[in-house]
Amino acid sequence: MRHSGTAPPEHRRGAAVTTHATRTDDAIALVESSTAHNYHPLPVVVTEAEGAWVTDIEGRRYLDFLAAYSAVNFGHRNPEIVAAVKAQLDRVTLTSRAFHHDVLGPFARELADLAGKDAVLPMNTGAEAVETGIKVARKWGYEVKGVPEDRATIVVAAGNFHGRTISVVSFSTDPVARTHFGPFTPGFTVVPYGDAAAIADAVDDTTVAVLIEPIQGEAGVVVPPTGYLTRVRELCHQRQVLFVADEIQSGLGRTGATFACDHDSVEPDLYLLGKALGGGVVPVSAVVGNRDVLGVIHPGEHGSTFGGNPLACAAGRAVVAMLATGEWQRAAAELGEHLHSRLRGLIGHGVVEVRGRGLWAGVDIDPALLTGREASEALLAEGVLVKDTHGSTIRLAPPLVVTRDEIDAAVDALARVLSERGA
Ligand code: IF1
Repeated sequence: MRHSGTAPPEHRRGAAVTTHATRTDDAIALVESSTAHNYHPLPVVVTEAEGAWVTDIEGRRYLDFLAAYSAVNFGHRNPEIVAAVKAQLDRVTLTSRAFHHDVLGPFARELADLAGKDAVLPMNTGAEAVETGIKVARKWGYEVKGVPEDRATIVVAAGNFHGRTISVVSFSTDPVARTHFGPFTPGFTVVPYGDAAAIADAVDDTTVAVLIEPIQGEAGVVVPPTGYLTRVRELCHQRQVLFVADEIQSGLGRTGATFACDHDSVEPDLYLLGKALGGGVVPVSAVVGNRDVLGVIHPGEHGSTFGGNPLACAAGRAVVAMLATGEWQRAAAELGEHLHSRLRGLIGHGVVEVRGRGLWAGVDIDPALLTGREASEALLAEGVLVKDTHGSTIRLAPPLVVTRDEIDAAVDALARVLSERGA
């Protein structure tokens, strides 16, 4: 059952300006001096978290409106997920797939049932699930559709984000994700997102799949036009092409449904899942489909050391059990209505556009007022954690345990930040 968020305690507003190095400064300096600089995090050092709240090294509390990019849908340290993982820690944590263990079967069956499919290929990260989906689609193309060897192509969308491996960034349209990482993997055709006719034009006899996000996350929480997913489903059926839906960020309750595709009653051939599938405790990802597709993979052809490990499966089972009731999805839909209603109220008051579905919103701030990074830093000082995507867009994606009061507190903070800058 859902766990309501903690009552909104008084949290002190952000750091005062100090001259001496603070514990935050020292902790950040240690990270900066000992790691590759592949991130530019906000200047906050989290030491504890529960539900929708995190606490930093100096005792300040923040509402987490990022939820680790939707990997913490069920709240930080969800009690049911933590209990399931703790119990498994006392039994067995890793066997590799060289042997069976007693948790993979139940996890895979329960996850497949949730998706209305009959088989699961378990992996660990989202990018691994995407790479697995690409390999399965290509092999299916050669062995079932009859595409000539090494000629398979996959149609993808501009503005996509599917991970950071070489093959995946090979079809990214974001120069920051690609520059100086070549040479790239061939076999991908990029078309505009939201344009089903462009997909129809791009599909040819070498096409084995269409790979898209049902809602584009990193692009700024972009919801495609009504009917787009339905049209993609239809043309994939007509042209014998697999519809592969990357639900790694949009899935598992975030949009107010189990999967974002559910809003359009569309069932893809393969679901790519990750992030919240591990409950915010362990990395868990999976490709979920039917055996007539996943059956093209035979022993020794694909896998990973940790894929489908007992600890991951224990976390995954707890997540699937929570989603099976539909309660979390209903809550996300209801609270999402409130979030979007409040955010729409800021349009014309420093907000230019609001996009999204359920408890997931992309908010375009007037660039004359703030960049996305500046807005994120200003909200940090107000006790709310968000992350910018590009330009002046911030995304809001709180854990689904968030309360109406906490949503109001976060949106009120955004309103203050904007009005203090003249909105
Ligand atoms: C980072 C972005 C979000 C994803 C979709 C696959 C993956 C992701 C739709 C790969 C991962 C993460 C990656 C993380 C930040 C975050 C992100 F900003 F990078 F683009 F959410 F929008 N498909 N998204 O969103 O999953 O391998 O990371 O488990 O790289 O900093 P992963």
